[in-house]
Amino acid sequence: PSVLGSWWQQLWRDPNPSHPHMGRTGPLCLGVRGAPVPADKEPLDCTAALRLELCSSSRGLLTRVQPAEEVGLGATLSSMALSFPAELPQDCHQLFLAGQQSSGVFQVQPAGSQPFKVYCDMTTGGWTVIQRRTDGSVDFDQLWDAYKNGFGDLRGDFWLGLEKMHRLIQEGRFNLLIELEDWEGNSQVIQFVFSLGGESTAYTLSLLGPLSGELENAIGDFRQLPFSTRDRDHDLKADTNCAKHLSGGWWFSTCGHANLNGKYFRSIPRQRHERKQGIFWKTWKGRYYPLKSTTMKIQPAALEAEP
Ligand SMILES: [Ca+2]
Repeated sequence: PSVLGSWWQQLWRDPNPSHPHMGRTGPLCLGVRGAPVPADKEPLDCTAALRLELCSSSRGLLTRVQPAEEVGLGATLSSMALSFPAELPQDCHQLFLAGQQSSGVFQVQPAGSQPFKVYCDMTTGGWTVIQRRTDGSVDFDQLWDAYKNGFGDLRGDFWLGLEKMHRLIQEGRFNLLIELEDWEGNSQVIQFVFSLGGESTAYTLSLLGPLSGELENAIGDFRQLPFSTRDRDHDLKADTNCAKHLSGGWWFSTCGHANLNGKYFRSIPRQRHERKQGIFWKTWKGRYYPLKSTTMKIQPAALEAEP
């Protein structure tokens, strides 16, 4: 199902040492119909062909595709090539360990789950991005099912979806890295170890380890928080529906600590009721400062971080 064709699939699925290309590393040219250009004729500048870089890893073969400019398929090919392996990576961290060093959209398949696409941030070592806000182009004021299944554009603003997050995390211990940016060019980073329950727990986020980073953690005051949306109130404030009172879905405690899924504002709204609805992290810029951008990403926590 791709220009790479069956030759490539076969090589991947049958990593047989007797295969002529197995054990080979370095550049290889692939004709546009997906068959390898015979080695004795291989022009290594790969005009009108795809230049594949093969490298072996413990899990089989990996490739980085460097398409010739003439083919013009570069943007889609880097992820297509990696969607072929018989065994997909479970998350971005595994993909990074297997040699993938460029950020982008990749297919992953956690154990026991269907494959799905994620955005991998490889700049500091294999993070699966679960949320990103940069420009307000996506409406985050959504109901439970949307927060469960995810929405937005993986290359832009999006929410990956609670069910996919849970499948990635399963019963594991993960680092959650939150990056915040204000409108004056300052940024802040919060990182902590957590786990995430399934839908039967309303995707309860449990804080597992000590806090790191400069910031007092606004989520961490509560150790365990279920997820809430306007149509599913699991927050800790009995007389108020925090999601309705604010905006979007979040692990709300008593409404006032943080909400990275609030409405996107470019300046502090004049209307009093609107001011509460923005994207905020109280312990950094305060309750009514609408943040410019946020990113949330996860990675398995190192075993040595066990308490
Ligand atoms: Ca409530």
